[in-house]
Amino acid sequence: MANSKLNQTLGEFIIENQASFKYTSGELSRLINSIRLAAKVVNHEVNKAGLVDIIGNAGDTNIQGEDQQKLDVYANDKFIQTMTKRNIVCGIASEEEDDFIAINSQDENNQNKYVVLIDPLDGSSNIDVNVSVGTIFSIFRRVTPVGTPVTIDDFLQKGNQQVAAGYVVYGTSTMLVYTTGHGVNGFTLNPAIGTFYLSHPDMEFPEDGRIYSVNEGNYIHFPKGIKDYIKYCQMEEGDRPYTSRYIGSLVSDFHRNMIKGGIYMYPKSSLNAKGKLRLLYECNPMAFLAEQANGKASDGFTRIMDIEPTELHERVPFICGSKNMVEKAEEFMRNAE
Ligand code: AHM
Ligand code: MG
Repeated sequence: MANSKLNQTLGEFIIENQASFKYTSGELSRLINSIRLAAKVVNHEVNKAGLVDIIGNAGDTNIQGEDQQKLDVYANDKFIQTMTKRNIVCGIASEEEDDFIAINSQDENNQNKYVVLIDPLDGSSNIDVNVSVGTIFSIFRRVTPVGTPVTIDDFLQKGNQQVAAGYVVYGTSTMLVYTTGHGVNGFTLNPAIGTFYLSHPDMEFPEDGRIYSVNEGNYIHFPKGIKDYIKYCQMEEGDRPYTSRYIGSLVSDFHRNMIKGGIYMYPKSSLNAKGKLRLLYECNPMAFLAEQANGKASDGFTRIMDIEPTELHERVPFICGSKNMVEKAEEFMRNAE
């Protein structure tokens, strides 16, 4: 990509690429724009997290007499408010909400056709220790007719039906990375002026990598295939042993592995029969990004995006990253059956 592209702002990029979307009403562009806006607001708050002991803890009342909110609740509210007030989606499902939220979807004049599934602040246990956290989002076209109430069917779609997905990583610098099915592009926030710039065009996982990311504290509870694969990663042979890197913040672990080459695993275990991560707003969007970036995502046997969801908050084992590494892990899973 020409260097001039690197001066492009996210706003310009969205406008320039609108024509390449399958449906060009501009609705999806407006939706991504509103995510961009909410991300900036959340970023501002996340960056102040270290001041929490000085300006008050969650649950306290602040100087204006307002209640301090926990950051994950704050992020949830901001994303929902932004998308609701700008009237550009007909439904939202969030990790923070038990049920999906319908937005004027019964109104005959409401032509909005997208639903969003979101994890507003993933890895939020890392906030206390100043480690990167993220927002993950997944976007579908509704399957029920416009002008009728959205139903659970609009949300329980297979990942292969996603029209867009992405994440925001609130890290050393804040980045928004997303795909609309035409590759993956990353934008870095210039906090001084509040603008995202295209900094990582056409992101791709290296086909092979040398990083494995898994919570090894759970090792004894893992299935045999995963244990065998971890031993393979640690074995001295060829380019092995691999390096272990685990932040415990999916967005950050994924982001690093996409840039450097690696595999992320959250398998099922004798502690969590279906793993920990949620299919609809954690695994599916990451799987879409991974595949668009030449990587792979599976539950060990099946492509994540081909799994038929049965409930909003369902969990699934997740193996994702550089193609050859994921295929190797799948081979160990099959052989251990
Ligand atoms: P959360 O949605 O409650 O924040 O949990 C998801 C997070 C992921 O970001 C991370 O990869 C994983 O949980 C870490 O879990 P663990 O501490 O069990 O290794
Ligand atoms: Mg989460």
